[in-house]
Amino acid sequence: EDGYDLWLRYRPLERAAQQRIQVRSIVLPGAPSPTTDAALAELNKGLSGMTGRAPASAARISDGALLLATPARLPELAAAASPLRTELAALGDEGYLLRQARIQGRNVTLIAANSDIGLLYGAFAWLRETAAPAASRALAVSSAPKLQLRLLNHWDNLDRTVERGYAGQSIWDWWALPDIKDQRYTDYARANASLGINGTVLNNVNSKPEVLTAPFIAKAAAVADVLRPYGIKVYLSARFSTPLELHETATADPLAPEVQQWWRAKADEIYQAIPDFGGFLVKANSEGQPGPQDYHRTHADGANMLAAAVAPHKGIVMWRAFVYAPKGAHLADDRAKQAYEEFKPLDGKFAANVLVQVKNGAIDFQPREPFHPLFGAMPKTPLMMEFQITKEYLGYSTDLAYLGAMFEETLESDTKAAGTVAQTLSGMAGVANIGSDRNWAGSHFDQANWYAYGRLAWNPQAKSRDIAAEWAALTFSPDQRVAAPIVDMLMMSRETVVDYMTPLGLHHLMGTSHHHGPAPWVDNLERPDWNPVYYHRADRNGIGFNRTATGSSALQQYAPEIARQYADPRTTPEQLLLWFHHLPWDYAMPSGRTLWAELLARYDKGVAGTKSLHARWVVLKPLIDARRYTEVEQRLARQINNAILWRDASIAYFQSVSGLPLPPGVQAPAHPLSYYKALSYPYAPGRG
Ligand code: BDP
Repeated sequence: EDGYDLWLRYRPLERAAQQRIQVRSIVLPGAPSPTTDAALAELNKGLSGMTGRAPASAARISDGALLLATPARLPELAAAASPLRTELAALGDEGYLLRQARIQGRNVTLIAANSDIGLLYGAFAWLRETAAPAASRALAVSSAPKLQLRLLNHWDNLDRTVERGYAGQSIWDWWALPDIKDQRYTDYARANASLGINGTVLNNVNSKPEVLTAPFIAKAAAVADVLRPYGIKVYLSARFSTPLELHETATADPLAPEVQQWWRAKADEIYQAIPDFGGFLVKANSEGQPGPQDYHRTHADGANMLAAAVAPHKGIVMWRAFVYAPKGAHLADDRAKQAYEEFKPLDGKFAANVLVQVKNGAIDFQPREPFHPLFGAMPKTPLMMEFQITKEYLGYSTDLAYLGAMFEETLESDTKAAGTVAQTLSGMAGVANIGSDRNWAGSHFDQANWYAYGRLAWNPQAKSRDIAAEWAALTFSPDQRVAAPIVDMLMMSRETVVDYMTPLGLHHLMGTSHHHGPAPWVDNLERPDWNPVYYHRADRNGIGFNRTATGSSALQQYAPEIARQYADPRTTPEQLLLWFHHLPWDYAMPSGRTLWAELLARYDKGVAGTKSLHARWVVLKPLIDARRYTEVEQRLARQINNAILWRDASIAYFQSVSGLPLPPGVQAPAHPLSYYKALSYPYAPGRG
């Protein structure tokens, strides 16, 4: 067990569970397609793994058949008398249903859908149900995705480094492509299709012009060919100044006819090679990337120009809202406000095939952020959620932090303007944590974050605990002595990380540039809003960022009901307290402690949490295969040290600022502040 098989392990089931599977043959009416071939191959692999034998394919429906059917393949499914007719009709192009049914007088297990891709999703769902069976439950599943666009975003560079990647090199071997197509691409497609992910952006948002040249289009086309049967479309990140940098135009101004013409021709060229190419993802006028504002045009001008180029081919443009004032420009008083200030006025100005892609929070993938105020604020613009699956700010692939809980927290937040955040979405993008490490994600538990992302992209209202339970059963064992404690570990892990890194609404305190480890003291970077001191604002009197009307007023970007509730620290959720308020150190917390004492208690809770994670794992040793046991154990042990580092460095620093004594019972940091300040992390991974 090296983790390569992910949640698609298909290990032999207990005898009783095997007996419950009554599949004697597999029947697919009609002609096979590459997608049904993939479904049948997966069913064969799954059934032979779990039961030791692969049922034969048969042409005729008989008792005990596993029947895969669409109305086109088996017209009686859509016949007026069919009880499944209306149910199927409601499932759309990608949905599926699983049922014990009587068809043509035979008792069959039915996987039904309206398209072959629905059958593939159904096959994966049936395998999931079979591998981790709930006790004696009648098979009655029907499921359709709530979001049409369910994408991964790879921050993978063409030289195979990965920005914020902690799982080895990029899986895309650009040099070997298009001739050599690694088996991993197929396994990648299987894993993603098993979750319902239906699109992938192959390259980093910090893009290079070369990716749109003919050789790279051919390479992307080769990847697209592998992914296509699995329902996964390929997209590319486009650098806005590509034609200019390739010396094919004299400007990149989106309103210049030669530029528009260039992009139209480029789109035609791409669609020639990749007929179902998804479209472009763009990071523009953000962190030094070129964009329409270089020509005094708006984000809408830029996005619409690209949208016009791909529209004839039914392509889309995903335009990122991750912007904050460019270098040299006037720096607004609060970075958290800038995306809203730039994008809200553009609502209604984007072409129909443009989506604005918004990070979950207004700063940058912190361990905890309130939901981004743009959700619910752009009623005329389809929005996509951008989550980061790779853990840039949550301990890389060494610390355990189950992001399902974090994604769920954002998705179920009530915007008080347009329902929950989940209800405001047209799509979801997850910054991938996938690399060429044998276990794909850099650690076994990080596979859970890929899994949870995919399941939530399919159903943003799903519960992260249910997803964790599914993942644990599939990845480790359906035995509740194993799965249940793993679920508990997953569910406590994210809050544990918040506690030892950024409790009570603190944020952006990580080391410069690599973002590993604590550096709350940093105050000398060229932009004020890159400095941790800008975010915590701690001084002798107190700590926190005042975003109320007496501060930056960022709170006003939320619906009035939220703005009112959060204007008062007493009615602000404790977990966001210092995000919105600057409070005196002796502010009385609900616990009865002062803010200072509460902060210290949170750091201790974080450290205790990591010890508890480790202890919970260690007792599972007899029940877990040796290699995975050890690889996880080593990481959990290291996480304890990382938590202690965060705790001690943070306490040493904040004490130097507050001048307050440590209350009785709180252990002093192991070293003086100067020790922590002197730590450095040369060659920290993930900087691309
Ligand atoms: C930040 C990362 C940086 C990305 C940027 C982005 O540190 O590497 O390029 O986000 O999302 O979190 O564009």
